[in-house]
Amino acid sequence: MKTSNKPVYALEQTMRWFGPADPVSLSDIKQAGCSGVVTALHHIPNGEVWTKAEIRKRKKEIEAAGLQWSVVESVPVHEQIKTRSGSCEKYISNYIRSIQNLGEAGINIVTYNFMPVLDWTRTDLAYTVEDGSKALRFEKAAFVAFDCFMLQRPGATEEYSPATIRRAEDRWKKMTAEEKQILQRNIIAGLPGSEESFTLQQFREALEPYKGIDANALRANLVYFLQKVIPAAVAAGVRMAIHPDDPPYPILGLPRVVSTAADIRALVKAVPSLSNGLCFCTGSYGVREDNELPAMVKEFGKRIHFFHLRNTRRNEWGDFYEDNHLDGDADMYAVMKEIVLLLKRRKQSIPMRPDHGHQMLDDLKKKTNPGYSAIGRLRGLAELRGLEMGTRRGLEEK
Ligand code: CS2
Ligand code: MN
Repeated sequence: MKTSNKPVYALEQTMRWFGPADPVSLSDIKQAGCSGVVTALHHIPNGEVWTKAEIRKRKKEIEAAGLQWSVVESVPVHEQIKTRSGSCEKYISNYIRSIQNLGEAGINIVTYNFMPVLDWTRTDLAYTVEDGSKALRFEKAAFVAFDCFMLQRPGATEEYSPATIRRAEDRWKKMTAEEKQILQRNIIAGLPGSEESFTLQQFREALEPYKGIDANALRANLVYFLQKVIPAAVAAGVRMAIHPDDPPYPILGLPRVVSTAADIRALVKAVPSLSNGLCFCTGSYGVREDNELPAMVKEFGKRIHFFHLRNTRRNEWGDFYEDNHLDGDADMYAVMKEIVLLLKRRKQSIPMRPDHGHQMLDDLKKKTNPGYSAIGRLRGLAELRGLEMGTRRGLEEK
């Protein structure tokens, strides 16, 4: 029984769909209880314009399954925009055209990230947790071993503490040749959604352009990009949502500028428009102990256009793995409470996805996109949906 006739502003439930080749179908996503999908035109090379025809075709396909294309994740930002070099201007104007074409098709939330070279990074894609399901993990010692002994990045060993190097050496010595290959592949061959894939040599070359770029320079390049793109997005009725760095700190000597509340404040100050918005990924921000997630939802709520909800658990060594959505270091109830209050304040629904999930049950026997199997995400979504309802009804009864 409904308690009132007032409209309910709720999280709009979505899942990511990697397009027609995704082993998880639109029908699966519909059955999980979603009303929308989050997707991208992954077949269009990074930097090229997303044409109206291609957008229309994908949109029709989604709508034929009884779903809507709620969010674009991602329109990738070309490396030459991040380094403000080469054909930067051409890539920015192509980006703007893609945004205009999306706006015209009525797709008005666009996620992107500004992480140099690599998108999200993990060392282990099949970490068995206590219940037997498999999770994604970032193991510091393995990552440092990759950096120092495999990539052999100049100066890398001086950037870590002697204790960290010792742990990495121990880890490296115990790895078989096959494990080393897997580690390399996990880190640089491209996780789902990242549009780049590298060999070791290509990767070394891709790091080169960042030699003179520190965090301030990267932030200036991001602001430059936003100053051009945001006014065009406003005109097109599109809200931009930047995804945080994952993990949320510098890696491989590369700068990071979307890791903390202070980072967000700097972006907002430079480009105050609400179209300069956030994809609030609790799994990425939550890796840092100093990111207070509920407080961040409150502070930045009016520019959060999309939520990624998932949890991570860290240890004293700087490792973390993706925990169940309601377990881990983030107090998901406290986050959800701020979200429900935000939806009421904004009188608006905001799309969310359970982001990743464990590989579990039948999916353990299937080939899945790491983090994006059906059942683990279904579990996460169902738990979050229940948490949201309970939180809202609890607040209303008070
Ligand atoms: C990842 C990324 O954590 C995540 O959501 O799955 O694919 C992320 O979506 C992109 O970096 C956003 O641009
Ligand atoms: Mn995310």
